[in-house]
Amino acid sequence: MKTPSTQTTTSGLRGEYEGAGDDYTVGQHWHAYTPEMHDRWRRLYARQSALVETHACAAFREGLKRLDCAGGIPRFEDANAILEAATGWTLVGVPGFIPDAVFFDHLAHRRFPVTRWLREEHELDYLVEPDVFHDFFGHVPMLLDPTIADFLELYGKAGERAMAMDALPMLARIYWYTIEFGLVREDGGLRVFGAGIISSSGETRYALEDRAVLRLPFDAERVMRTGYMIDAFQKTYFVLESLPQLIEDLVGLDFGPVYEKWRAETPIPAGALLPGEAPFGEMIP
Ligand code: HBI
Ligand code: FE
Repeated sequence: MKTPSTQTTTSGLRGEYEGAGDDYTVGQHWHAYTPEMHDRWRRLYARQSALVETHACAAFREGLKRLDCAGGIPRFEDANAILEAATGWTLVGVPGFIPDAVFFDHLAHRRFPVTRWLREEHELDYLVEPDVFHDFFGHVPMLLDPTIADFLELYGKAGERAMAMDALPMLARIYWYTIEFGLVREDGGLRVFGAGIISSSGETRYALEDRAVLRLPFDAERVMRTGYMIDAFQKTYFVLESLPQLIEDLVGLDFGPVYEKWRAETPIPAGALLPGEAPFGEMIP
C-alpha cells in the first residue's frame, strides 16, 4: 500500500503520525475541521446518498440514516453512542494506514480505525488512501449490521494466523472483496455493501451497471486466490446471496489448509475466469 502522504495544504492533520500511541490511535480533533471541509463533506454526502437509495443494500441504507451525518463531518463520539448500543463497536481515530498487526488487533476487539482527515477538493472523485469520508460514510453504516459486526471481529482474529503462515495476502483478499468491494443479492437484483464502492460515485455505477465487469458468486477459496486492483476500478466483484452467507461460509472453514495449498501460487488475475465459471449479468432491476 502507498505510504502515508505528508501533504498539509488544507488539512494540518493529514498523515500526522506524531502523537499516535503504540495502537496508532489519535484524537479526532473535530474542532480543527474548517467550514470548507464540512462543506466538502456535505457535497460528497449529497452525491453519494442519492446513489445509495438505488444501489446500496438495505443494511447500508438503514445504517446511514441512523448515523444522521448529512450536515458535516460527524463526531466519532456521537457515532460511538449509536454503535455501542447497536453492535458494541467503537470508532477510534487514526492518522491513515496503520500496520497490519495493529489494524487486526483493533478489529479483533471491535474497534474500527477511522482516518480523521478529509480528502482535498481535487480528490473528490478518487483517492488511493482511506480518508474520513471513505472510512466513515463507507464503513460505519455496515458496522450497525449484526452480521458485518461479527464478521469484522472474526477477520481481526484471523490476522495473527495468516501472518504467522505467511498468507496475509490471501486473508486480505477476503476483506477486499467483501468489506471493501462486496456485492449482495437483494430484491431480485445486485446491491453494493462494500465501502470502497459505495464511497465512490464512479465505481458505484460501474460495479452494478457496466457490462464488461465480472460478477461471480462468492466462494471463499476462489476469493483468496484472486488478485485485485488497487488503483483502478475492480475487474471482478463477488456476490453474496445474503449478508449472513459471509459468516456461514467462513466460520466452518479451516483457513490453514487453504493457505498451505495456494499461498505459493500466482493469484488468479483480476478479471480472469476459470474454466466452467459463468458470471452474472449486470445489476438489473
Ligand atoms: N489501516 N487505516 C487503515 N485502514 C485499512 O483499511 C487498513 C489499514 N492497515 C492494514 C490494512 N488495512 C490491510 O492491509 C489489512 O486488512 C490486511
Ligand atoms: Fe476501507
